[in-house]
Amino acid sequence: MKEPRPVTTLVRLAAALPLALAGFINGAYAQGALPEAPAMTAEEKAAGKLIYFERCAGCHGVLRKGATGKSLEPHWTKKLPDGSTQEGGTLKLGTARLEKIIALGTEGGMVNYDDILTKEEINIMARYIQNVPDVPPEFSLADMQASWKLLVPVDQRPAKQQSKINLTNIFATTLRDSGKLALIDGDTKKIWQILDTGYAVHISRLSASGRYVYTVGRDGLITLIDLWFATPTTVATVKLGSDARSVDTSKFKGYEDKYLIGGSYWPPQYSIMEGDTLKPLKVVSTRGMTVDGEYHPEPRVASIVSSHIKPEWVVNVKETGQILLVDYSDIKNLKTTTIESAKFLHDGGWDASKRYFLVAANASHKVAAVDTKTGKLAALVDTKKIPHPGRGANFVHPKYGPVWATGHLGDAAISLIATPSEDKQYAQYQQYNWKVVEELPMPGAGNLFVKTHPKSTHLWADLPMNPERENTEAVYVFNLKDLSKEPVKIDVARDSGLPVTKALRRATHPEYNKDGNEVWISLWGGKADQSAIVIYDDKTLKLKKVITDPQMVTPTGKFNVWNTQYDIY
Ligand code: DHE
Repeated sequence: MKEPRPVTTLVRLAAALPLALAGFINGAYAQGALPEAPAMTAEEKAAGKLIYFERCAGCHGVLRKGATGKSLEPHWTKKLPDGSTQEGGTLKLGTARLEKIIALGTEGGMVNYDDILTKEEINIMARYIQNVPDVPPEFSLADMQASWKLLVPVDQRPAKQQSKINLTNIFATTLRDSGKLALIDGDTKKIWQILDTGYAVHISRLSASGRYVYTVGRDGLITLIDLWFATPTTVATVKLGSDARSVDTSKFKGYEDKYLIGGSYWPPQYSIMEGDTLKPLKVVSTRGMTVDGEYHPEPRVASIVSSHIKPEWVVNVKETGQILLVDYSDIKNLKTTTIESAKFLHDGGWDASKRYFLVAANASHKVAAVDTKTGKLAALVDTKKIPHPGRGANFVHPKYGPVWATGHLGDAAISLIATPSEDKQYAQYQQYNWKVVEELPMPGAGNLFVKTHPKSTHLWADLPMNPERENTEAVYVFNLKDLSKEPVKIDVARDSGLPVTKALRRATHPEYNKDGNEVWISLWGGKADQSAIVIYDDKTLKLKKVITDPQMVTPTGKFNVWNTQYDIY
């Protein structure tokens, strides 16, 4: 799938984006290109800027200092003036080499873009990243307030649920490249409603009551959807900045639906809002020192999770490697515990007891575990290369007791980390606490998400970032009763019945239904192709249903209301 996108279309797209992002896109080239950086027309620069935001900034950072991806600062992307590519042992790249890397990807884990970008776009990007990075504008509390839209005030919303739909089994499904969210009825498997959201919604989270769905777009737009209307209705929106990935609500008893927190990539900060209106209350910068004691200008907020045992959020700051426990019981006098862990923090989930939060420190090939009861780091566990757990998966290992599982982007293995338990029946397993007790072999690297359910005896693992089509389009299922057995391979793309397309159809993000007896897999095809959600019976591993529709474009994350509300995984 090559999706030719003329430069002029990109410029038009840029013009259509909201103010803050337009500032990002049209913002100053005042710093200008260094003399020896390749020349670019204004139109090419605008196109490069937009593609960089959409496709590159997530891994390489807005300032291009690198995180999950390498640093792309001009001091190493540019060739030396004499055309040489080496300086003091450091490799300089230049346009031709950069074009190759962008088109074909790298062994280090960067995916190929030759099926997403045209040759012209790849050339633009190779030149764009040899120029000095643009610094987008800041985003203050006043900017948030100006962006805030309360579309339906609380007193004009229903007093009780207006539909007969089983809200607890709804799946909030990201339709990534169409900037929409599909709410799918898990009982009837029918699309209930498709709503406009921010660009490429990253995650959906549920309010403690299960009534409100919050989504956060990559463009920093938060959307608050009320499920109590006869058809789900967006009741408020607000911008966090120009680039964001995380959102969670206040889940502690007495604070249900009261607050919302959103984490931004740009500017590097988190923001606190009212949970039922999104009224902005506070913005807190995360700029500061890394765990190595160096100042970082762009420490982005990665995963955020709400504690069930305290009025606290766990806020994971990517570039500094610091984990913040933010106490929301007194927003005006905000108390924060800063816990040193490792770089670069990304995604994670609770252990089965919901006392420990485990988060991937992906560049360190470690998982950090925070004890939210004591407010201290419980462990830093060495894993394989680039752990990427999603929210991870909890189950009781037949030999080692309670474990939490993470897959890896950079290695063909799933690591099982033993987690402590206060339950007496697991006392015998204490000796294994925080050890990697087993590594389950996968057919390749490139896993993003693993999933199980307390009622299941299966562990599902995807491989959407594996370069081989036969792996990308499949998922692998382990038997938790006998982990020595090879995982069962399920060819999701074939089961979907959809035609083969040039673009890979990435099978990703297994998610259970409320009862824990079905697994929903997204088949994430090309932007111009119809995709599907493919549903399996968890016991028999047989295909149960394919949900497809012309509007089903690039489905990725799916969030079952019940499992997300109660953090069941
Ligand atoms: Fe994600 C979770 C960041 C690319 C799908 N992703 C997260 C979280 C972060 C993050 C910080 C944790 C949120 C939380 O729990 O509060 N993701 C990033 C990136 O920086 C990165 C690497 C590049 C980017 O530009 O965004 C990236 N992510 C992707 C994708 O390409 C995926 C596969 C498809 C998509 O929709 O964009 C993708 N990320 C997801 C999903 C989750 C997620 C589905 C939630 C997992 C869950 O089960 O909770």
